[in-house]
Amino acid sequence: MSETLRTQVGIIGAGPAGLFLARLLHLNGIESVIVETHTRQYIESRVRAGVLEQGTVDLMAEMGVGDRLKREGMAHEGVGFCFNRRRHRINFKELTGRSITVYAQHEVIIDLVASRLASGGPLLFEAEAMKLEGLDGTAKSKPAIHFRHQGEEKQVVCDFVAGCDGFHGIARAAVPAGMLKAYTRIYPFGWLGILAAAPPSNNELIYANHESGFALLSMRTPEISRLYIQVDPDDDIANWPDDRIWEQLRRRLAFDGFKLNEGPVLQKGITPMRSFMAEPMQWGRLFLAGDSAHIVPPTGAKGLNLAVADVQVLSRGLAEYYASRKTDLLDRYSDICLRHAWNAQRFSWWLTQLLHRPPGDADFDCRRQVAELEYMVQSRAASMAFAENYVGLPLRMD
Ligand code: RFL
Ligand code: PHB
Repeated sequence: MSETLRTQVGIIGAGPAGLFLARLLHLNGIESVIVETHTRQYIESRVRAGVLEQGTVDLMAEMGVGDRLKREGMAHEGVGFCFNRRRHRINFKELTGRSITVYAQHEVIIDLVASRLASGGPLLFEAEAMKLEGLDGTAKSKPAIHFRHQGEEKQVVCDFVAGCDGFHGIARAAVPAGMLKAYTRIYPFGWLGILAAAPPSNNELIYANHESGFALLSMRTPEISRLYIQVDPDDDIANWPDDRIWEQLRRRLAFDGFKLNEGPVLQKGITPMRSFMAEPMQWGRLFLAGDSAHIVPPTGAKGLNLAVADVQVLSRGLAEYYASRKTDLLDRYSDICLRHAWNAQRFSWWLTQLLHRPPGDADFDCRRQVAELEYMVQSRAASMAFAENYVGLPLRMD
């Protein structure tokens, strides 16, 4: 007989979506079990996002997991754009009253894993979900996650399954054929990202549009820079020795009075870029959240923040269900999240096409991009439109 765990909500994946959800449910008195295929060490060191919207920062504080973020996170009140060898600044704080915080995704994971384990909530590492069943929502079906852990087949029997297992997970694939519609856009460029032991060259992020391609200056700590350049998505990282990366960064981020700080490259890799949306985000007793339901290109820094928005809606819907057996909010989960996610998708697509060099003969587009960037930094209305999207539009639950 395989071991059976019983809980209210079975969560697949200990990324931002799964860990935020588990914490929010715990605060509402709802039990959950998380199964995560990787080790704790792996998820706590994987280099991913860096930018948290103020709503995400505020939520971490409300959830009682914001102390280190408050101490170590770097609040940014604006962002730079570099084009035609000049740098311009958009001031979020003045335009929107809000700001963003730079705090690495793996630090968020470290904080949430610690709080989960401290609260005694089950979080199984090296536990790979293999198969889901009983999801169709009929009275006779009981949802279950079958997983492999410590060489044994086990299962979590639950009321609901949260598919927080990222783009390559099994949850989305468990929805019967024809029940989901996917919307996809693949971009003809990728990001080569490095972590470097060099103090950030600027106190705020700088997004650059350059004839050699996009570049982004970001950071992780006062000692560590995070930098990206646009490359061919099929390029091999072996073609990019450190000197070549620095040469491109110096070229693309050049503007008067700026000097790029350089240092040893600690980590590097190439990520392809895609937009993806699966509709709806619910099937029966299965709810998809975060990257399992949608992927945005990283230019708008929205992916993690969208995962957090999804699970805020889901946790409220589940809280309503367990308090009153009402499913009003759960029934609207998909519509509420998709409206919010499509807007982030639109914004991320727009910023991506504005900043990246299209392949081939694209002289017209290059001039058009610069005209739009000029307009964005000169016009208060256009600066505002950028700023309010970048800091994060409110999550509407109506
Ligand atoms: P994750 O983080 O992929 O977590 C999914 C978890 O599920 C586990 N898993 C399974 N566990 C058990 N059984 C299975 N069968 C499983 N299959 C998968 C995985 O091991 C994993 O631990 O998804 P989640 O939680 O939805 O979170 C999404 C975010 O990670 C993602 O959107 C962001 O990283 C995107 N992103 C950014 N988002 C921002 O908000 N701000 C940013 O500044 C930002 N920058 C970025 C980014 C993503 C990037 N890359 C690498 C794609 C920069 C980059 C370069
Ligand atoms: C990052 O710091 O990793 C980062 C910042 C801004 C983005 C994407 C990634 O748009």
